[in-house]
Amino acid sequence: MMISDTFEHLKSGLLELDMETAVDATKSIADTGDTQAVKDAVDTVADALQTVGKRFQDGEWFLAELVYAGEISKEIMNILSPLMEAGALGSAGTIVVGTVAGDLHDLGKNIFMNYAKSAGFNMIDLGIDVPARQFVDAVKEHHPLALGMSCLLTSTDAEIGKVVEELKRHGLRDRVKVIIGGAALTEQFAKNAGVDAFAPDAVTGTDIVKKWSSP
Ligand code: B12
Repeated sequence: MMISDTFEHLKSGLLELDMETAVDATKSIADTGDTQAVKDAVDTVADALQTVGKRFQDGEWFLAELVYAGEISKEIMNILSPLMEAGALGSAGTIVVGTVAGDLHDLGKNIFMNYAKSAGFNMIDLGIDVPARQFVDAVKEHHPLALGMSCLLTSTDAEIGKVVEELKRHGLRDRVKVIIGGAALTEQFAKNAGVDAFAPDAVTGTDIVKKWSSP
């Protein structure tokens, strides 16, 4: 089978909610041992998830389908992530990442983590529904180059400002760059909240942290 067919199977597996096809295709890609193929596979997943999001917005898909698409993409990422880490692990610096309190969305955050990992960053994942205090504690503990926050709900976007205030209160704001991403946020929001950058997608986010890592 051609490698291009395998990418097609990866994509159709996700979009047709066929776990077996998606996982088999991912394993075939992983077995090539080709780092570029692994990166392309992550791109394919990111692309397919944008389609998933659109289907949900258009009312074509419902919550159950969304959740399952999320589970399939997690399985795929579980296969791909270790291969991406095999690169220059941690050499570019440490980044702490989490989804803000009240928000349980993590697919986008995980994709950013995978991209940044593949660019050589040491990623520390605080998970979802992370209170401001925990972000601050993690900055204290790990001395990261950057703190990344994901937020997809307008009802939780005030958490970003809260974290920035907490960092200031602990004298940490000048010691860490802050980058945010997720559907609820914009460039303008980022300016108002006092963070260093907004990333509309994982690729842009990774480019930004790379610049911070080697100015
Ligand atoms: C999948 C999904 C879910 C899944 C989440 C599964 C999971 N494990 O994440 C489930 C079904 C659980 C879910 C639940 C809910 N959801 Co929802 N969900 C979505 C959906 C369709 C896609 C999100 C997604 O994963 N997209 C794909 C990823 C790849 O894109 P992304 O997250 O934007 O990430 C990219 C960039 O933003 C960026 N990025 C993201 N984070 C970060 C962080 C950093 C540091 C960086 C650098 C970059 C970065 O990089 C990513 C890759 O390029 C969106 C629609 C949308 N347009 O976003 C709604 C959406 C976010 N959900 C919404 C809602 C309302 C809910 C619920 C309240 C629904 C309900 N009634 O129960 C609950 C809330 C639960 C909670 N407390 O969090 C609304 C939010 C509306 C609003 N304005 O607040 C949206 C916008 C749908 C809509 N149009 O109504 N949801």
